[in-house]
Amino acid sequence: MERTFLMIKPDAVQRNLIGEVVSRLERKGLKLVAAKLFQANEELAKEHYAEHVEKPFYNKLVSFITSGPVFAMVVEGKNVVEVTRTIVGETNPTKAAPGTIRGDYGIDLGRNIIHGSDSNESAAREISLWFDESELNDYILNDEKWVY
Ligand code: FUP
Repeated sequence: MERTFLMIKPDAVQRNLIGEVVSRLERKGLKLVAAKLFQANEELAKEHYAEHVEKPFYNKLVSFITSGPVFAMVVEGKNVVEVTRTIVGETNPTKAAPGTIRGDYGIDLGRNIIHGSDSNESAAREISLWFDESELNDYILNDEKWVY
C-alpha cells in the first residue's frame, strides 16, 4: 500500500483547521499512519523545500513554515499520492477548485494550508525526513473486532 507525507501548515494550525483537514482525509477512507504537532527548525524546513532553493520565494517559504507548529502526517491508501494531490488542490488557492482543501480554505499563495508530496519518491524522502521509523504505526483499519 502506498504512503504519502502531508503537512498542515502554520496558517491552518493558527486557524484551528486541523480537525477539518484530517476529517476530509478520514472520510475519503485514507489511513493515518503517523501524526504530530511539530515545530520545525530552519534546517528541516530548508531540507524539505530543497528543490526550491533557487526560487525567489524560498526564504519566505522557509520562514513561514518555521513560524509556528505544523501538523505533520503520514497517510496510507491506494494511489494515495494522486488521491491526496486531488483533495489538496492546486498550489495557488485562488485557482484551486472549490471542494479541495486549498480551494475551500485558502486565498494567499504563500499561505496555502497544506503540503502534500508530489510523487512516491518525494513521499519516501519526506516521510524519512519528518518521521522516525518508530513513529509509524502498523495497525489494521476498520478491523471488524471494533465494529461489533
Ligand atoms: P505544491 O507541490 O502544490 O505544494 O507546490 P510547490 O512545490 O510548487 O510549491 C511549494 C510551496 O511554495 C507552495 F506550497 C507555496 C510556495 N510558493 C510560493 O510561495 N510562491 C510561488 O510562486 C510558488 C510556490
